[in-house]
Amino acid sequence: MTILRPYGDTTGDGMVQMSFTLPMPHSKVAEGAAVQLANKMGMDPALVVHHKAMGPDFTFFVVYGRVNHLVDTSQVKVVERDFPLLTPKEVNAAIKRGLRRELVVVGACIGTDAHTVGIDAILNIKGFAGEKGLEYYSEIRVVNLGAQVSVPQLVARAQEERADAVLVSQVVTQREAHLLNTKEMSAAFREAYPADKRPLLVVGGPRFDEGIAAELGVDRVFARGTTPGEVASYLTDAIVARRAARTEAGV
Ligand code: B12
Repeated sequence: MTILRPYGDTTGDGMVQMSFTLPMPHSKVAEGAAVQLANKMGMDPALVVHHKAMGPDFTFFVVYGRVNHLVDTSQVKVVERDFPLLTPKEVNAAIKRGLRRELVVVGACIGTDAHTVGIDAILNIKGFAGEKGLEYYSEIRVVNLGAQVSVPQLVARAQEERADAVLVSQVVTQREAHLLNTKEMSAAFREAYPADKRPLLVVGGPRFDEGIAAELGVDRVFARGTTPGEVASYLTDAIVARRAARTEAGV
């Protein structure tokens, strides 16, 4: 079945829950305003099930109610994983066989962004979600530049280290900073490198849409919940496996 309705109490009843904050002190009027917003968003009836003053001037709401919208799963567009998931052993073996040298990864949070937990989750040996980070892989050399790295610094270091891949994290999304910084970064790499020598550009962060890699000028976007094993597998596929395929085809 491709047409679905959300489910709350009974199958297909259309019940959903959403939360938001209104910039007004908590009051009966504020609760009414929350219901009005929910109604305008197509939720009818809408019930305020939680409200809490957030300081003197803001109120947080959780609203529960029914929507009439249908979901057509045949029209959903997502980026499916198009590379095989490998174990660290398989990644190391593929790099050894295919590159005959270490694969070099340079990582950083760029712009004013100081949220390093995400990139560290991917790069640091301690890893994320039970998987070890890329530092654990014997055939991957990781240069983690940390927080608030400028684009010129990143390009210079990538050149110095002869990076195969550059991994950039962007967590702050205020005023689309993550999109603007990523576009600036990809443009700088395109300017600094001949097309066939440019490192693979990978960006990640919790609020990225994985479908906008081309628009951002990068090779791949990873979103929330990404694990180091997925990134190592992607890098192996993109750099090692595709290079081997090109050599075989004589291009
Ligand atoms: C910890 C934290 C901080 C710490 C950061 C410490 C550090 N060393 O990183 C401190 C206290 C410094 C901080 C500061 C600020 N923070 Co803060 N912070 C958070 C918090 C609570 C958790 C973020 C986190 O660590 N997540 C855990 C990691 C593992 O998840 P992740 O980053 O999503 O990473 C995963 C994926 O996204 C992906 N990934 C991420 N990067 C990359 C990169 C690559 C290459 C790949 C492949 C994958 C990948 O893989 C990771 C593992 O799955 C969030 C709220 C939240 N609950 O998310 C706010 C939050 C991110 N912070 C926020 C804000 C506003 C700020 C400040 C501006 C606050 C202020 N007014 O000063 C400052 C900005 C500082 C700066 N210059 O950047 C906002 C951002 C809002 C927005 N939309 O932009 C948030 C969402 C809180 C909020 N709701 O308001 N913050």
